[in-house]
Amino acid sequence: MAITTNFSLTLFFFFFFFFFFLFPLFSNLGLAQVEDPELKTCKHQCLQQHQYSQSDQQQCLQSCELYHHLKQEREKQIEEETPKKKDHSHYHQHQQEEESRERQEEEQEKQEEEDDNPYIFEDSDFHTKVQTEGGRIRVLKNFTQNSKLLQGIQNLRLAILEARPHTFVSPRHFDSDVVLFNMMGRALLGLVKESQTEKFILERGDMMPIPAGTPLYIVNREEREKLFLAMLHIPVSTPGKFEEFFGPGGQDPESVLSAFSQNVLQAALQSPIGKLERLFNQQNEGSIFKISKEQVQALAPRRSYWRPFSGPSRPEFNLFNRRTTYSNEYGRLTEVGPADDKDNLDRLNLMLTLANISQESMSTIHYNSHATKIAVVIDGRGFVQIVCPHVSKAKHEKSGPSYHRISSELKPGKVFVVPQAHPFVLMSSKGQNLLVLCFEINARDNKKFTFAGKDNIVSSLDDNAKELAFNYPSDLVNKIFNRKETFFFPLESPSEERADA
Ligand SMILES: *[C@@H]1O[C@H](CO)[C@@H](O)[C@H](O)[C@H]1NC(C)=O
Ligand SMILES: *[C@@H]1O[C@H](CO)[C@@H](O)[C@H](O)[C@H]1NC(C)=O
Ligand SMILES: [Cu+2]
Repeated sequence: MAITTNFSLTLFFFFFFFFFFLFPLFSNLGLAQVEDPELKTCKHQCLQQHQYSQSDQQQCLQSCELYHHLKQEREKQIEEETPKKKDHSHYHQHQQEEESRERQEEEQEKQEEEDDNPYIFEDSDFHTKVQTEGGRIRVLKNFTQNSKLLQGIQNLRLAILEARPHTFVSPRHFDSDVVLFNMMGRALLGLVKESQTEKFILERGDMMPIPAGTPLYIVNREEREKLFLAMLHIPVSTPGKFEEFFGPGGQDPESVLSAFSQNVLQAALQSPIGKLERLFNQQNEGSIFKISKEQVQALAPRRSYWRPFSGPSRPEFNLFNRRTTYSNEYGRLTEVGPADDKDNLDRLNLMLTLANISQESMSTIHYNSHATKIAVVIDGRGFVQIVCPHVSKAKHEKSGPSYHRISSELKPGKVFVVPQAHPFVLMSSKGQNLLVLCFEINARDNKKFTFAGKDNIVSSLDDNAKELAFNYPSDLVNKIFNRKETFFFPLESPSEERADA
């Protein structure tokens, strides 16, 4: 079979792919923290493949070692690169001053990050709600735990589901509406409807709304790749809290049924108690567990001659394939909101956006008129700056507020919130595109206003008002604010000439 003949090539390719593209994401989402589970898991998986011959197994084990070695090399390299950048020697006095100023700023920014900061969330701001051998569900602490500033979204909770290869996330329902987004991997989603289960194949970038109370199960169909789903919970009756309810289950997960009294169960299910006890004693695998390749295949939706509608249904939409709102060589913005999806996003008053910023580029400085943004970094690295009058500690004598800059480094798994009307900017580092998924809450009537680029609000302000507001000639102001690019720019300083002009 092709599997065996191309075995080594496929394996080699896989490890390279895994190493260069996926590993950085895994490690940053907090999966590769303890000793080195990757190597252990890798070897374990080699030994578990019953169809492998002994030499296949040997090769598999060797590939694990190779991958592990490359990973260590890469980590070393990263460590070495980081300080190098800073030591980069410049000879001009001017530039040295510039650098030390920048370093001071960087340090200051670090400090700011550590101060109690209601908008930036670290790994430690998640708590692990479920952890089994098969995967885990991490839930971000409520948005008002640190500060009251985010009361506008206090009802919402963000959860990240991670499932290991070939696992089953057993059937449950939530007391919240859920907006599910596939950040990485390939999943099968089963939604239990009145008379049958509707199955969806979820590719990366797919979004699925799940109405509260709908029983669902999830399968990670991939043999090797982990599955990462972002789940935005919108609780129905317990603001800021959501719960899971397992129907089918046993001891672990515990079935809700087993909490009913014996006479109720016997009467409802028309079975003697001995039989019922046996049934509810069986399941002890936990709520996310490993299943076999055959079991994964058996769960797959299949078109059959007899039941023409039994094939997979289409998810609501794929954010990665949607037409962009803005696009140039520095980045792309994709938006799907209430106007595009009357049934779900309009009802939830929610917009999903994807910012895909090319390396060493930036978004314009902008703000949302109505929407508060909950952002999750999917890929790449970069920085965010948010400017806020609420957390400013400065006391001063001016007639308006003073603003405080909140900055943070971005890496996969990082979550940040940009409150409505607060100006912010996203920047990407060298190396790869920065991909940021955003749930924009209160999206109806929302507009994005920009401070730089085509059609920015300063350029659009009438000249007389502009002159009064800046106390500076309007043509000089216009010269500064006019530029032809829209929304995404290269992250570069101007040449001296333009700066001095
Ligand atoms: C958020 O958490 C804080 C502290 O645990 C709690 O006092 C508050 O009631 C919670 N808010 C919501 C909406 O659950
Ligand atoms: C991000 O943009 C790049 C082009 O700069 C494109 O190749 C890539 O497919 C985009 N990624 C997504 C997820 O849309
Ligand atoms: Cu603020």
